[in-house]
Amino acid sequence: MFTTPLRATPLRTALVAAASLSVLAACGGGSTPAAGADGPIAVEAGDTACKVARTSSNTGNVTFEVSNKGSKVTEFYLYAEGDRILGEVENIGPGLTRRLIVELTDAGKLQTACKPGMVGDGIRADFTVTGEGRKSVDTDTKLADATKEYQRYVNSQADSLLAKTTEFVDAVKANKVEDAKALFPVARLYWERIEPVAESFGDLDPKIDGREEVIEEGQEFTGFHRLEKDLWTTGLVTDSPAIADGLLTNVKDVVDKAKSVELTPLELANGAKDLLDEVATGKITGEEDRYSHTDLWDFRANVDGSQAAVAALRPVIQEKDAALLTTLDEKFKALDDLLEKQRKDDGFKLYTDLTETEIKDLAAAVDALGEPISKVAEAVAK
Ligand SMILES: [Cu+2]
Repeated sequence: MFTTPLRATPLRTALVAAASLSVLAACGGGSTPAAGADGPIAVEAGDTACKVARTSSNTGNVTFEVSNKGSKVTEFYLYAEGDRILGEVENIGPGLTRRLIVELTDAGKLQTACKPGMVGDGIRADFTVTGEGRKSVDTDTKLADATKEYQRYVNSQADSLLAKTTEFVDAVKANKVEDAKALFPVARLYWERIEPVAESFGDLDPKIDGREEVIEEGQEFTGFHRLEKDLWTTGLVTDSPAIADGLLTNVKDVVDKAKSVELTPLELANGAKDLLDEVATGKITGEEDRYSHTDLWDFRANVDGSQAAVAALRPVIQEKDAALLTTLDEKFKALDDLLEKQRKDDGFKLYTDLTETEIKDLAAAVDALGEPISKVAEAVAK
């Protein structure tokens, strides 16, 4: 997902509000100031300022405690070179505080950014990491195994993403509209499963997965959703083949990067949460795939990806917070059960065929996972 804030309809607003309840419950005042000898780094995010209490840190786990003091919904990002996202917290409403725990493995120059209104490059500042390079995976075999297992998952999904996107692009270019329509949600499954990894590389995400609102940010509307619009609303147009070529080029790039990146265990934990946030903000509202209404494929894929990260971290969570693991299993099962009811033929019901009650029930099941999933990072950082 790549989004700018949308003009909310009343139904969307109600559902988003329901879906963010657990985020509310999970914020601020957590009991364990996880990791970092110096305690959390306070970030005051305003509408025009982004005050980071400390602008440097040693290597190791670092917690940012981001308080939205402004009037707009905001986000906080930590960037490495080339705008690779090391960590992010999205959708922080006015007055709310949320935490981001990241592992800084190497000394170097990073950047922090607040994005009031969730648009643009944000209010940036340098952040320096000093000290010896160190990785938790070097000393903890459980953590090392977790990242290796998840990396295998990312690699296999990335391979399938490339294969299915190639088929989709070929169908578009051959003007095989029905084939292309059938392949669209399938190719996207692989993207959505590894979305936090895939979208962490510079500006590839808006090019591949941006929605029409990117135009308001002065960008071209390209990628999956532009072709979705062509296929479902206008029919293929003169530049559809060129857009398809561009999509494949960008997907190849993202696949190479995703397969070579070295993830930290906290990136797995944060990713598991980001994927459910994606569901809560994009899929439950039916806005991700607004022309095709194939949102439930993306929904399923985001949940799959989140479950894969939790599965990889399972022995770690078991050791550090066994009760949390039980809760996660329970809530994931409840969500699975609801989602599986919506299967139809080889895929899922269209979003537009869901009843309001079904949408509300799904939203509630996602919401119930919000708090436990946000605790995974703290457990891993313990
Ligand atoms: Cu997406």
